[in-house]
Amino acid sequence: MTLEALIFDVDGTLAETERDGHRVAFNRAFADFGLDWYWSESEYGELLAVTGGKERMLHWWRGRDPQAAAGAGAPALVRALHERKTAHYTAIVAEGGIGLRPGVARLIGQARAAGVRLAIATTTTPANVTALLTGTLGADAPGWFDCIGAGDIVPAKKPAPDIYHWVLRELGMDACACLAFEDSAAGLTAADGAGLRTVITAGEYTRGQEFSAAWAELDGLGEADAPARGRSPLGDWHGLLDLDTLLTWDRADAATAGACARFR
Ligand code: XBP
Ligand code: MG
Repeated sequence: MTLEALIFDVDGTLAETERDGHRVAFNRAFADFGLDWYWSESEYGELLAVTGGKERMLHWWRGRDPQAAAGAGAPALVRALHERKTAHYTAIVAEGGIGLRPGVARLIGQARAAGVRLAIATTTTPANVTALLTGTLGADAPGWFDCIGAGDIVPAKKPAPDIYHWVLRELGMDACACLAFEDSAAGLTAADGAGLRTVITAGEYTRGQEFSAAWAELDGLGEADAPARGRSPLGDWHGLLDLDTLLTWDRADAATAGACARFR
């Protein structure tokens, strides 16, 4: 089966959104509500093990004050904080505070030109996805994606495979015809759990995580003056990750009945 769709994670994969985007937005929301809560860069890195902003806040609150976090008003406060946090995050992105990772715009453009379908599978809130795509690629960009799976659309967030199952169903496609792009171990577990081959481009918070299940593990997508490096399905690789390279890897897979054979 040939490659027909690319499915992208958002946070950490399309852009480094966490440290200077989401984290800052959480802290601003905490301050707005008069709370003395604050997440440092290093603590936030640990908290990323909990995917989903509401889930992350509740997890942290339970560690700090289990009784208050179990109180009747806790879910409503978490929801209100999260709404405020989303407003701060989308404002940061709209102001141009976050750029795409190198090579992302190139690969998306090549996929569009070749008629390879695009989709999103992310844990983050839908408004954040729209803000990032429009803020970096232009007002039309959300429409380039045949399907945007985001936030609470499935109750079980990554590492559960549910968001990828949802996206594949919406696309009406077999996992074998798609590739996932992820930056984290939780994301890889989710994509792999849905039977997807996954290209990992680890980032500032995810470098060093366990990625042995990845189809390819690179330090980025690469640019002309800074090629990417890592492991491809054909062995050690360095260069610019473009659509032709992915198609070559995919054909090698088909020829050797490799990673996707279990789905045939
Ligand atoms: C991203 C997340 C999200 C963001 C915050 O993980 O876990 O929770 O950190 O977004 P992934 P929200 O890249 O694996 O999708 O506050 O909107 O949840
Ligand atoms: Mg991610």
